[in-house]
Amino acid sequence: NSCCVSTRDWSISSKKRATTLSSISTRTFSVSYRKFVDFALDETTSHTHLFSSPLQEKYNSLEPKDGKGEISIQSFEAAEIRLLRSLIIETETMQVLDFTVFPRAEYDVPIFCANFFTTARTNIVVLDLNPLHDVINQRHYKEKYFKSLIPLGLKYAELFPWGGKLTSESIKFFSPIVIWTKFNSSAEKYEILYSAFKDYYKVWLELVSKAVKETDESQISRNLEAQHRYLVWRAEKDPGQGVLKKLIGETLAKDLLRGFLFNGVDVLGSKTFNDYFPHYCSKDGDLNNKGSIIGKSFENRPWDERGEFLGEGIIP
Ligand code: BLA
Repeated sequence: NSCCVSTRDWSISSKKRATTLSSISTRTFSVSYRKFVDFALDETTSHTHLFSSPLQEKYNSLEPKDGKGEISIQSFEAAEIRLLRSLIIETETMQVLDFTVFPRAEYDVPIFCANFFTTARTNIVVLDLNPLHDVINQRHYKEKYFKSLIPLGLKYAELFPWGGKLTSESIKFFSPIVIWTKFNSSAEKYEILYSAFKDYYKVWLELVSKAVKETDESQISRNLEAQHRYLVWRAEKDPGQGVLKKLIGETLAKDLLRGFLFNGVDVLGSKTFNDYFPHYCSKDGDLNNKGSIIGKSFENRPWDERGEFLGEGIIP
């Protein structure tokens, strides 16, 4: 049944596919993250009016260096949304989704974040409503957005076990309902991930719809700086950088990171990576190139079932 063996069938190359016919029956589904993005765009359109972003044209024609596979980008703006952007990579060996929505600085709502990296065997997943402000020490902000979402987080924490140690600084960009997980590829997991994506996106849209537009200038500046800090972190430390460089070359990858994925990093603020993350600065003043200077930590989920943070040693 040819309809069951798509070219994206867990990225098995045609050669391998021919030699592993016996295992094909267990892999009769294909992974594509396109339906995730389609869902999000439909759902967003039912809440607000989306305008195409000027970035769309600039980054439309990216393709893998070796000509194998496809890179698709989409980008929009809306009254409450500074930038909604999506990157999908589909090659013979991987499927990637990097879907993030940045609200405008007049709103302190979280940043929607879905990062999925899939190969024939494994999946690396981050799905979260990344808090704009500190949810470890600022109880008020945590309760404002996350208190009512803890049951949703618990439901998926059971379905998607904690992915193990991660770059220590990242935990500060995550919320108590973060889904950080790794799993072996399977049709069942893929469908659960789709449900999680839909549920998280719907609740995020609710937050945006109900959010009150801030008019206080100092609060808007605080929101803006928090967004800039987030962009600076991700543009510098995104674990997908290596993959992107291999795929499209170093120059284009850097441009994609700073100009598209984390657009705003060069204009929304003037602070540098060292300003925001001074502990990264090595003795001679160079930016430390390691993933993290304080290493990886949080072997287990550092949030309890009430959404209280259990970790220690967090850099302020
Ligand atoms: C790994 N991706 C990871 C890890 C995290 C994230 C936490 C585990 C390694 C680590 O702790 O650094 C994701 N980290 C995030 C996110 C935030 C963060 C979303 O701080 C937000 C604040 N991942 C992608 C894309 C690709 C990708 C676009 O999002 C590829 C193009 C790949 N992620 C990828 C790969 C790994 C990874 C290959 C494993 C490599 C590694 O562990 O460094």
